[in-house]
Amino acid sequence: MDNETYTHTTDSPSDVISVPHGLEDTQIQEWLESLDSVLESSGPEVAAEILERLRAHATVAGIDLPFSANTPYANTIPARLEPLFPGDQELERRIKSLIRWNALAMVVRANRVEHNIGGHISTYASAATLYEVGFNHFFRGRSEEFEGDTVYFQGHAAPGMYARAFLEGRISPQKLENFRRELKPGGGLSSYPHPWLMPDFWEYPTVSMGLSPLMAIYQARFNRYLEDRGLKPVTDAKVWAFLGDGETDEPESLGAITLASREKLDNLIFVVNCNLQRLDGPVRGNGQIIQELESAFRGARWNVIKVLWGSEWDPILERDTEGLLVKRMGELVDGEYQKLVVSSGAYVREHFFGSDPRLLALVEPLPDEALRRLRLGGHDPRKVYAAYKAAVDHRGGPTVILARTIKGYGLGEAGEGKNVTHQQKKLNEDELKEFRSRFGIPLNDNDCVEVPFYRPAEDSIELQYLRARREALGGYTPKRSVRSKALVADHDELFREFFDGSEGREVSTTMAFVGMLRKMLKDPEIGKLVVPIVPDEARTFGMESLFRTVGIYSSVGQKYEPVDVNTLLYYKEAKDGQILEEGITEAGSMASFIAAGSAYATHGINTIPFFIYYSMFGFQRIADFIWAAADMRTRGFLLGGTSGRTTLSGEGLQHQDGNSHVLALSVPNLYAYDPAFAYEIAVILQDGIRRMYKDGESIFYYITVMNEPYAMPAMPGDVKDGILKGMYRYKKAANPKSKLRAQLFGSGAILNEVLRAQEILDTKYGVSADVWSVTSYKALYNDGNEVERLNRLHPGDKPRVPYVSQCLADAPGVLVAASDYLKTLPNMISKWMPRRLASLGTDGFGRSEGRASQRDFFEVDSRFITLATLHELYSDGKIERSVVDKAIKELGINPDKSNPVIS
Ligand SMILES: Cc1ncc(C[n+]2csc(CCOP(=O)(O)OP(=O)(O)O)c2C)c(N)n1
Ligand SMILES: [Mg+2]
Repeated sequence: MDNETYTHTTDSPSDVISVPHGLEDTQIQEWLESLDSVLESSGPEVAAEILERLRAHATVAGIDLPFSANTPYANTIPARLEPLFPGDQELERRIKSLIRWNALAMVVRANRVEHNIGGHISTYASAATLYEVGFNHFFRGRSEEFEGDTVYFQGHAAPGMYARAFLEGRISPQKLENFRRELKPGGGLSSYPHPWLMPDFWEYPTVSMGLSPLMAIYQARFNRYLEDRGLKPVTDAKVWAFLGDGETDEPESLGAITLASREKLDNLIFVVNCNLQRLDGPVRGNGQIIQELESAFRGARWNVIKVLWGSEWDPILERDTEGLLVKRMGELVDGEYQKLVVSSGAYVREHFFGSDPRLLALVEPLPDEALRRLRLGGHDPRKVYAAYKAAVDHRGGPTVILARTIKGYGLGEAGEGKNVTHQQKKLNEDELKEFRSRFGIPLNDNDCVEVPFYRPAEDSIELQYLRARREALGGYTPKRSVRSKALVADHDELFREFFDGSEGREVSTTMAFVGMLRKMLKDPEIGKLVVPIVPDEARTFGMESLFRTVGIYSSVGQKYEPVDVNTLLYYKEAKDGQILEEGITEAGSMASFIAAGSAYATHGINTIPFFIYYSMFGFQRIADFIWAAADMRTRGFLLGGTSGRTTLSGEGLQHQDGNSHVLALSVPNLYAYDPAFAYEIAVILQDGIRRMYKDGESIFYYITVMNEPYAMPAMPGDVKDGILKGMYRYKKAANPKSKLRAQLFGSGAILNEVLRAQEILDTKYGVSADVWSVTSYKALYNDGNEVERLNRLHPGDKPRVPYVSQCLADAPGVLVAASDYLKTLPNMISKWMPRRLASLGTDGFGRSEGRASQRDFFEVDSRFITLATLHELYSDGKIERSVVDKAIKELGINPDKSNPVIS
């Protein structure tokens, strides 16, 4: 081996080129010709095999072939392998043009009526062909016989979906008129896909960019889970996700793509609309977003189909026997392309083909006009159809289609390919007329400038065709409906045992919950519907026994003997495993939660997800997914484990959660509970299952559970109503006649500190206190606000009384609340209390410490609760200051300690 010829040395970069002297063009030509002949005689598979062997041979010979996951800047499917386009192309073009017009009209009209109401024209303008080929040939509707395909529509393309539904007769002109003005009489249309706002239409919220690609991956995987567990029949239904190329910069967008290939999700298709632009300007002005995405997806073993060039390029490519054109195509950066594709033919000739006389010769016969009309692949239905067909037929893994388009296609001077196009909402008269003429909309000049909606006659061939296509594909889409049947049982038996307490045994609320989960998994009605979801925290929450009993879902079963096979609770993976063990991804787990919690609509199956995670890594990290879940009417239970700032000992400020219940306030249809005892959890779960799966309410739950063990008491009488409403008196004052009285409020594990304070106050200071368990500040807050507004709106009615006020109507004494969360929680309900409230909480950064030290640090332990109570009594003139002074000493409190909020 002669090293000199092709070995590189690091200190001499020019050697890297390492082209042996004397390599002639003819040598290359010979290799290319011999490959061509293999291709012709034996086909692409044999040719690929030879190349693969050559690569291996070269590696063994020490040739350093740089890794590249890229293919040339060309269509993946060559013209000769394109299938026949099965539709009526001309008719489909006309239908598409009408949709383009109406989509534009709804945005322009809305902004004429209300300046700055917004809306997007250019996103759909670039994606129209991508959607229309899907609507006419691929997206199957949901019907009794077939579950249908799932489509995540790009949020900003919503006007196009509305415009189509208008042609389909599914959306009235009035609704179209009220785009983005939903509160108008007769209703309107939501800006983006929001199932909360349009529950009969949209299925998946997509407009917070980056969420839907990740949700789509987990949806496709969940569909397989349902099949592998025998909960739904095996079908070839697909999950399509349409995204923007700019959107792929969101870390969530590509964050789970290896899961899709690992799980061989050939039921998943991504379509990335590569218009090379985002909101401000080019996605990669100085690079090539398509090549970047190709290498990322190919590296993750996806099937990548590039749809870059339209049919007009095919004859030119055919003339290019030397591969110069494809090479040239790969040379331009996106910033150059952005300009090129909206430039005149003469410009294209000079700046693109003009780089090499041989390229110029290729287009010599073509007039400038023909060069201007060279379409991009994403605007050519034949190319798009070929890509979709290949994607649908592909087996063994997911497919991504990278389709090149022009942002604002057809807008001409009004914004085609311009950096400002994303924000374009108004067109002047000339621009409107030009758009009308370009797409052949049958409106005269006078009518056109009024931008009316246009719908051809019911019996027009356009509408007949459109309807026939949808009929053949199983009905309209998007369309949302609840298809599951309500549960019937009330599950009294299931939960009753947890009302009895642990008979002195010390258990945590987490352990209590896991006990309930285990029981639910065995229930004849809901057992199979329960979907436990963990992000690599099952052991943290003592759930490892479930590994063995219900198994961890794996689409391939278990190909290895687990290292702990001889133990009772070995790590059992199974094809029909029930647990979704997602690994360390709260976002992915949440996406599974959403898929499982919306299966009642998507699949007509009442799966009940229980996603249990480190509470600090929930709302704080993936709040936007939780918001999307709420929008999507997802049902199920989020369990914030290891919760409570001072209850999780040792872990320090990143782990210790005193925030999530405050963050949970913001999600309107989420019920948030901070229970202290097992029976409280049982009551909440039972009622939650009833409300969501029997009564069909579009709500979900957040329940925090802790890891501090203590004896679980039996339910003290019938307090179910209070637990659900947010508070109930747990323990009455020992001496209600006492002159010194107090009402103490505690939540979660801090309730025990409150109970200890009750005892200290009674025995040491003669203060008799009632203790209340506050299970949900959020519920109390919502109730108080609702009562206030009803009273305000109906001043003539007998004033309603907030639940908090009802509870405390006859409760004497000072008021003190303590929780493991921010002080704002009790403070926000204090206005409905009969008197001033003293609040203790955990505002500030947690410490790596034990529980006792932290509760001292945050001033939420029984001593501080005692002190707060005494101080309130002193403020009311009920006791002397000396009592408080003495108590500070007796309780061992350092009055000069640092303020936890700022230290
Ligand atoms: C998480 C998030 N951040 C920002 C936005 C605001 N936004 C809406 S569209 C857009 C640009 C979209 O570009 P791209 O994904 O390329 O889609 P295109 O319209 O070009 O098809 C931005 C920044 C958003 N909707 N969501
Ligand atoms: Mg874009």
